[in-house]
Amino acid sequence: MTFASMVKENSKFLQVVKDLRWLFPPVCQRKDQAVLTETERSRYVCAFNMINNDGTLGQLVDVHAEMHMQHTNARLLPWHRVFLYLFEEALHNYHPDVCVPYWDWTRPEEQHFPDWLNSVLPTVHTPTRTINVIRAPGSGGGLASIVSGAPTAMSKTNYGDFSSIVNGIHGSVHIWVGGTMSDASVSPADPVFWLHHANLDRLWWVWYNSAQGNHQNPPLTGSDALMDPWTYTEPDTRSISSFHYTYV
Ligand SMILES: [Cu+2]
Repeated sequence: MTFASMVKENSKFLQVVKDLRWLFPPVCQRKDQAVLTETERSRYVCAFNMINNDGTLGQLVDVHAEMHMQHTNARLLPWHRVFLYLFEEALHNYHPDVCVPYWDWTRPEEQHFPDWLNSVLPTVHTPTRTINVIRAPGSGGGLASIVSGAPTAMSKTNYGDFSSIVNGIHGSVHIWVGGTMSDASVSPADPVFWLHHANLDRLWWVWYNSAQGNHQNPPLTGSDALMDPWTYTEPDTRSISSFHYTYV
């Protein structure tokens, strides 16, 4: 008897196997957008369109438009870590194999708008609005100059210094992409928003695990440590393994 046939014959055991995915969710491998295969690209776009059609994306866009003190301060990275996770989980409702790609604009090869998203300009319906995604990316040289501070950020030995440089790069890249991305009340409607934020989240993870970062956490206390409107707290965001993803 093979293991497979044994599992099939034992319905009680089969139930356990089915539950394993729930008990031990597979780790999502977030990849550099530049190395995605054609299939991986189209599956990301497909999953994005599915959660746009079912209204989940619109709800996330509206949450981002609300005031949660999630920008220009030490909450930027932990708040958006949760935000990305909720987006990725929503994608998994349709495509369990799709993970948020990251746009590594620190690499000269990627200092331009990701071509495969050029023609992906969705219309997103939020509970309150309709957003037609537009953009107007700047020049490669402009992007290179915006991100030139990244190595300095990575060399910082305290979270505040690291985070404030990253915050500046974050906003400047939003404006460099232009259009929808340059307005925080609508920016997550652009599929590239998630690739941009995944890269910020990745840089934070790299820094955190580096000698300089030395596993320092954001200095957040009290209500600042609550990632509202969710119940996640800053300590919940410290390890990406608790959110079932990794960067490759
Ligand atoms: Cu944001």
